[in-house]
Amino acid sequence: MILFVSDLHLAPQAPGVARIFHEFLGGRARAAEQLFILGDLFEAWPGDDCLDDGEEPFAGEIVDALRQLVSAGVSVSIMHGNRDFLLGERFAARSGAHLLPDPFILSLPTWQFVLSHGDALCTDDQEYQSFRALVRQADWQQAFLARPLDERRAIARDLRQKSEFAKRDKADYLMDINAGATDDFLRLHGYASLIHGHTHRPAMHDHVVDGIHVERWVLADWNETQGECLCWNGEHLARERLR
Ligand code: LP5
Ligand code: MN
Repeated sequence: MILFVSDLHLAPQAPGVARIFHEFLGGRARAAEQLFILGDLFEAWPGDDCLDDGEEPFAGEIVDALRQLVSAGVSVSIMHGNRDFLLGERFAARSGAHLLPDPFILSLPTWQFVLSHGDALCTDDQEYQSFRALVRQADWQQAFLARPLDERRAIARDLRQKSEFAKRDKADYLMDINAGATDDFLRLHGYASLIHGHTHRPAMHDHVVDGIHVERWVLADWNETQGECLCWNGEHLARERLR
């Protein structure tokens, strides 16, 4: 059995979500062979050196809980989201999780999936796509990570505020995937079933691309009282509520 989650946005200020995640890692997830986290595990990741912060153990506790799941024999894979695209090798080494490229083809004996965070498909949001193109550059990231941790945390807080403010003025369609870009994406990836997050609009969509039926599953974001995982049992996908 394989489980998929995304958009938990874990932060010390949201203890309810962390509690649901810790229970999930210690319980439901133990029965899985693989767990895929499709981005935005954290509310904001300022760099792996936040794991050294003795005064704020939150991130380290999450990473150690992932490590326990890995030690129990579950393979954990994680993809970058737009909030935690700076998760790096130190995070991977300490958690035991594999960092996946976006998109990632998951080829199983009975089915083919393509996994993505989903933000790259929101091509109508040109403001966001320019921002994304900038912060995904290796030299930009290197320069950003060279700044002191406190400064990076302050920039992340500021950007979160700016983002929430910008979203209030954005038309709804800007914050969803673009249909044409998604058709191209599905074509490029051999009409595999797409699983993604980011839009916080949980649903299963039927696409018809070049006459071929393709399913697109959108994962839910988590909140203080409820989480969600998608479960593949070898034959079909089903949503499971976590609380
Ligand atoms: O996250 P969500 O779903 O609320 O909104 C996203 C888009 N916003 C973002 C920004 C993040 O929320 C904040 C960054 C998290 C911290 C990262 C860690 C620290 C690294 C800091 C790197 C600078 O991704 C939002 C989309 C929405 O999804 C739907 O798809 O609309 O996009 C925006 O709001 C972006 C604005 O439109 C443009 C913001 C311009 C800011 C320019 C600053 C330039 C960078 C300078 C950095 C030093
Ligand atoms: Mn996202």
